[in-house]
Amino acid sequence: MWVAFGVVLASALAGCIEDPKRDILDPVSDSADISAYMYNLLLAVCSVIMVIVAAWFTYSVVRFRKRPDDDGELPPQIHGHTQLEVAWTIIPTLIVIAITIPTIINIFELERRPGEGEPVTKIEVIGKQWWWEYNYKDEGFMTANEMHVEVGTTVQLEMTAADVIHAFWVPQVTGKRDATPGRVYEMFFNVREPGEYIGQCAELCGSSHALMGIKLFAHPKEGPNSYAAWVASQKKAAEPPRSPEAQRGKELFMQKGCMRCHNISGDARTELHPKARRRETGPDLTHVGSRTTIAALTLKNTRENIARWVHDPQSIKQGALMGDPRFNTVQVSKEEAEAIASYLFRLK
Ligand code: HEC
Ligand SMILES: [Cu+2]
Repeated sequence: MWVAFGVVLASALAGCIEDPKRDILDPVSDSADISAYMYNLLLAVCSVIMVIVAAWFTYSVVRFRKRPDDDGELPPQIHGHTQLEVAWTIIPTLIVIAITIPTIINIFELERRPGEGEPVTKIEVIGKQWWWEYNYKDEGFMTANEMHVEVGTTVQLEMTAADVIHAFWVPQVTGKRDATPGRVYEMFFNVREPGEYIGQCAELCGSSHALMGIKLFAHPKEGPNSYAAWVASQKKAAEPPRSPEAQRGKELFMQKGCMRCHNISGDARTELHPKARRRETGPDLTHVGSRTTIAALTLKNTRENIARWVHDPQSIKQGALMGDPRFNTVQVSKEEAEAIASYLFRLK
């Protein structure tokens, strides 16, 4: 039993060490600072209580243990001891008040809207089985799973869902918040340090819930890796295919009807009309090659992995809405998938 416990504990700790980028105690945004502060505050208060109770308990057990000459009488009874009862009512009340006040202040702080005229990056977030759609409405493009923001600029997420309840959570950057069908919940944050932060859907949403990852890139304001440079690259139309293999991939893409569920802008034949968006509509692929992962962090983005995915998505992500016979029965052979991947992977 202890061995099993040890193994579980060791692997849990190893998980923490290998993956420091999911640590709520290493916050990189104003919003995550608040969560970490509340966590530390509660931990401190509870630790003090635990130490006092444990010390008192240990002392009592030792000091009042049964001795050989005990005559078996009960200790003095204190039922109805007014001073004691007042004390153990007031002390916990004070502790609860001490925790409640910063909690309420911080809830309002988390909900605080950016001031008038303050620059804001607005992103509509739509949770879908089993991936995240990001609509940069002001900029006029969409992307999936990998969110890009600018360091120092407040981000306003407008979150909803297309099917069931999901929850957006990037531990170093945001708290958890539900993405609920038919509702729009907002979340604000301002990242301090450039970097790459990992997140996860945090509300059990179906069979592939665990494969619904999030990556958040915080870009500096200036330089070749700036947020503005990323936005400019995403606003461009898709590159036309350059090789015969990629050209064939594009034709297959159209033949197989992939644009019923995917948009590739720049050519009317591969564009998805905004009104044609449905529950099973998949990620915008205009710049799919520029992502580091596909299928919500399930696979690294390589040409081979795109081909594997296109050939048989269900074997990679059980229940994915692509390759689901309810929506599409088109078969793509391995060889066809290779050609399609040559086309898609170059869409940087
Ligand atoms: C019925 C709708 C539907 C059809 C038809 C469809 N897909 Fe998809 N596709 C999806 C959905 C939904 C996802 C997201 C799956 C997930 O991550 O859970 C997806 C994901 C993808 C991805 C990964 C994108 C990313 O950024 O993660 C690629 C590439 C892709 N599809 C290519 C294709 C190709 C090529 C075809 C045509 C052979 C096709 N799809 C047909 C719904 C569809
Ligand atoms: Cu989910």
